[in-house]
Amino acid sequence: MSIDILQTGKLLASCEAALAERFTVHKLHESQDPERFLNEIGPRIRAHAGSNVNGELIGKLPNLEIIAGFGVGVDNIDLEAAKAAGVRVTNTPDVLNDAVAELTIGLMIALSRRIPQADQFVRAGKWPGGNLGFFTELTGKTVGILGLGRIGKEIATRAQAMKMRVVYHGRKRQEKEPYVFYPDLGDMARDSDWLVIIAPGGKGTDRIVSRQVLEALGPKGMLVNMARGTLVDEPAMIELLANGGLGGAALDVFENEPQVAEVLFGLENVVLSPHQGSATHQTRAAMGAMLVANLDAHFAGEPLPSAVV
Ligand code: 8YV
Repeated sequence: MSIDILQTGKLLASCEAALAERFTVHKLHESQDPERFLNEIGPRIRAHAGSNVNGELIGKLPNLEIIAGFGVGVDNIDLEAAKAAGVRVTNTPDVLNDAVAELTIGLMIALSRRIPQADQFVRAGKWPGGNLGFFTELTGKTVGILGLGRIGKEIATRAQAMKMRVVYHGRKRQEKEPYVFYPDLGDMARDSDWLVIIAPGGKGTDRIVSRQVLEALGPKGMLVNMARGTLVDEPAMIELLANGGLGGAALDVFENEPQVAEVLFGLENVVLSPHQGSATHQTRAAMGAMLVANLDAHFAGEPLPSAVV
């Protein structure tokens, strides 16, 4: 008997194809009348494929067994509601570590050398009028990593290849790691040239990079956010970037993405990126395969490859 599963948003084509081969897939986002659609098929649904699942949706799926998320972050899945309803939750860790770490270093060099601005300068025909100017380099600088998890460690390795000194802050000291641990984020920001954010989103980290932390990073400090916009006090960050209180920012994520505060568009000391840390063919395919592998394991009664709940 075929298993009914729900999708509430578009997924990668290869992932959708693999799901369609195995299950009867219902697509809420393609329905003209989502409420009626859910009333009709809700009780038959045994799995949700993809992230962005709130408590209200879980409540409408009485026979839901598993939410197979797409992405390592699970801040967009109501874990409490899932737990309370006895629903398993999986994510797609590890397969994206390298892609995210590569983009992090890419954005750091882009910001320190103003690569996007340099490209615009040449395209606009401004070069014959004079040079763009001098900027800074990563070599010899200290990078403070907020969140030395699986991705954070890959960033640390690559930052060392750039001849940077690595320090970190997180919930706890990791005895096996060779980097200096700061129990206090503000102290780390004060002592760092760069602050790279790669900690999970959610209630525990909401605006953890406060105005005070940003001021500690200071007028020469560079901020890189690869995690979630919610970790930063975005209005304070924008104010400090505009008035020279913060040296620069490379941002892959934003508080209200895909809407981005327009004032950032006018700032010369920022590099903006549309949440694309994991967006390579190779990594997205691996993430899709992992989502499917979790569903396969669940319905075969086997241990889940990457269970969160
Ligand atoms: C997104 C990410 O999931 O893994 C995460 O937590 O932020 C990204 O990989 C991806 O953009 C899919 O929406």
